[in-house]
Amino acid sequence: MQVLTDERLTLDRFMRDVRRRSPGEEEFHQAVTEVAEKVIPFINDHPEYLENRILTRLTEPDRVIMFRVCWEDDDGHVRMNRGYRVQFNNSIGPYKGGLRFDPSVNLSVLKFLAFEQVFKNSLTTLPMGGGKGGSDFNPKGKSDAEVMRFCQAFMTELSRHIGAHVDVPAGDIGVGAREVGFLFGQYKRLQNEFTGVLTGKGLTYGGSLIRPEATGYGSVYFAREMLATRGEDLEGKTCVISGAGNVAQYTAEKLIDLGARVVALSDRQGTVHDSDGLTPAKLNYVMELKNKRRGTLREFADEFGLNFFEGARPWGITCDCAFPSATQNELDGDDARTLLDNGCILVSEGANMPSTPEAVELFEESGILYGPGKAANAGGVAISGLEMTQNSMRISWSREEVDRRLQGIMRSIHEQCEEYGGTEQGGVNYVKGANIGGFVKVAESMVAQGVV
Ligand code: NDP
Ligand code: 2IT
Repeated sequence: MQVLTDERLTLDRFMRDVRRRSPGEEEFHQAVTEVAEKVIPFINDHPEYLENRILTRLTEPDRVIMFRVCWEDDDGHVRMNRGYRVQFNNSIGPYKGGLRFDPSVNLSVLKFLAFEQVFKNSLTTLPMGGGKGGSDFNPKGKSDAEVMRFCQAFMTELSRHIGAHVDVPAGDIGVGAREVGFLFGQYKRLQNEFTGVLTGKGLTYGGSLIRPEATGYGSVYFAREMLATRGEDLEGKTCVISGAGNVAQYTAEKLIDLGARVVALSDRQGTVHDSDGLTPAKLNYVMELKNKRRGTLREFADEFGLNFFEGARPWGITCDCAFPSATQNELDGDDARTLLDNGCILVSEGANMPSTPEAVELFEESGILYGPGKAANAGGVAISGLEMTQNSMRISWSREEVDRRLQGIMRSIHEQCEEYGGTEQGGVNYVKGANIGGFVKVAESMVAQGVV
């Protein structure tokens, strides 16, 4: 039976309704549960949110667009993939969020990502709603020409649904500078309009300085804010990072810059361990390897005589601080126990939902500094927001200006977490703080805009 009122929500009853509406979407259920757990007690104290059924409406996307994408490979064979755009909520601004190209992409994954994006974008303080899209297309092993033809076919349909004031996509897993360039080119060709319809663009055609760095830098800035609450900093801290892509690379760069020791990175093949700590030269090698030659970390390990653990994740390597920066559910309960047993004091999530619910619970119980993705990795979309600002103003800010704003935004996100997540013991529950902090602005806007 459909629940017709949100009067005094309970988590069980609410989640039963979400599962009934969206059966089988496990990642989406996981993301909603994490938010609902924290915001339901808050909502129960606010009758206007109950009367307006805000949480029920917030867990149903505004619309989901799914489409066929046909393209030809280099051998002239016809290939087919599925494309998606989930436009989740535009109460506080145009839909905004990345595109993911990966064989694991399905509706559940994109709905979880779009849902997270609503709260994350709200936390940035900028006027952006939440969306996400992508395809099950696998860019691995494809030529540049194949990637271009796929991007053109994908954008041919997507272009009908996006726009600088409607929905502004960007990158995510499998979508970086190369893909954004091809997507932008096709949008411009179809619409005959040069506009800020995508972010993460190249610097020569409307991109913002610091956008490539922003997610990784932001995650480190957030870690710095968390450490400061305990009178500590990153200098001399031993850090492990999962992933070796955009977020991981710039997390490593900023950590090294701030005097930390980065001892591990990972990719789909396994984990590389560098007990001496990565140097800027070694990191440059990784960037060249991953971004240009599109190789694996095994080659990096072989080149520098480092240990490579096939198929392993980095959480078994002793560290003070962990930066999960690859993908969802990459850190489970056992990994969390290992990290805690080895003395880890901080986890800052560069990836979206990298920790399983069991891992999150263990981190919360332990009282370590645990920054969930929607707070810790919001720097990327924040600078996307500033790319939109610069495009509208038709100017470009300097590196220093953008970096200064990024640091200010990460500080403000930390303050919102403190405001809504303060504990009786005088600490901060960042999961609670980020979820309620992100919720409030969206909920207020929905109430003000009526039943739409
Ligand atoms: P990239 O594609 O640049 O890099 C992803 C990295 O993670 C790669 O090294 C990849 O390995 C590894 N990886 C991906 N999937 C798996 C898997 N199933 N198992 C093991 N390793 C895996 O993506 P990004 O760095 O952009 O994104 C990483 C995470 O950060 C994602 O969760 C994304 O949603 C999140 N994020 C990204 C933002 C951005 O601005 N780009 C902003 C906020 C969050 P390999 O090298 O072998 O491909
Ligand atoms: O998950 C994310 O926040 C992103 N992939 C970045 C989105 C964006 O619009 O820059």
